[in-house]
Amino acid sequence: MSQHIYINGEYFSKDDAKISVYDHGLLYGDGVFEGMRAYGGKVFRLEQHLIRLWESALSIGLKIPTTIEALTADINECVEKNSLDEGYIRLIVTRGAGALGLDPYKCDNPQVICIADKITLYPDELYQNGLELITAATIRNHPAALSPRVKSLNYLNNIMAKMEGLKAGCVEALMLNHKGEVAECTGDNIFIVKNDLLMTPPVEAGILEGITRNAVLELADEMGIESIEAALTRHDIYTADECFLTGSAAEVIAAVKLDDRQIGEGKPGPITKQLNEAFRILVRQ
Ligand code: PXG
Repeated sequence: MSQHIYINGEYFSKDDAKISVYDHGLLYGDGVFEGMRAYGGKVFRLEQHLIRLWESALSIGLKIPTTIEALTADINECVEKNSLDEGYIRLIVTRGAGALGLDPYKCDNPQVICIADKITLYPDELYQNGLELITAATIRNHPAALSPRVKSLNYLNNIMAKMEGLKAGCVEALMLNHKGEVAECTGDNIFIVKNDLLMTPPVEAGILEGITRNAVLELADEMGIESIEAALTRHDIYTADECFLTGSAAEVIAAVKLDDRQIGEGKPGPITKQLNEAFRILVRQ
């Protein structure tokens, strides 16, 4: 498939899609992004992703040189141009090229990039049987340093945590916050079920407020599954009946072990399965 990569309203082939080495997105991780899914050629909850992108940008003082309406049309066009029925859409806004110093005010040309491509999913076996997690030593950013709600181009904590997970044979790793509470995984939010109550850490625990997380909370509500947002510790996960992760890439996937402790029955539980099915129906509506 020859690809059409969008940069500031123009399309380039994969080989010609280039960004300056002076771009502060590269030099300092100065920029924001979104990872989205297309189902049946339609981007799932595009508006929510764009609102989150605009809020991330606002938070770092980056003015996105377009509007939500115009970018919505551009993304839909990009998905169509790439004949992407099922796939992944990576949207990136960098601070743009400037001088080698930190000064972001020297960057006067933010780059808006949209890549629509195939998606690599976790192996099917993990959806059938659930995945294993370890707790990473690398914690989420302290909210007083940089809000973990900003989906910035600086994902180093999460990459360090992902390395820890992969070294231990786990495709995901649990990240705690600066208080030692459960926050989320490197690219997924986390839920547990205990005595039929669904629980997930609140935004104040230093998480990224996932679009999939919010969709699952809405589905639970519709299905009569009681849910709360509550501070959780690793003990709560070790002793939970069920545990699952949510994310645009992962959708809903069971976690059956944390730090070598079996969670519940050690297989995807009934509420996890129900929510997974409901989510799959929702994205195809
Ligand atoms: N927490 C973090 C830190 C994330 O990066 C999520 C939670 C889940 O949020 P959404 O809105 O997707 O439900 C994310 C999102 C990838 C990839 O390529 C990662 C994400 C999304 C899409 C693709 O690993 N992370």
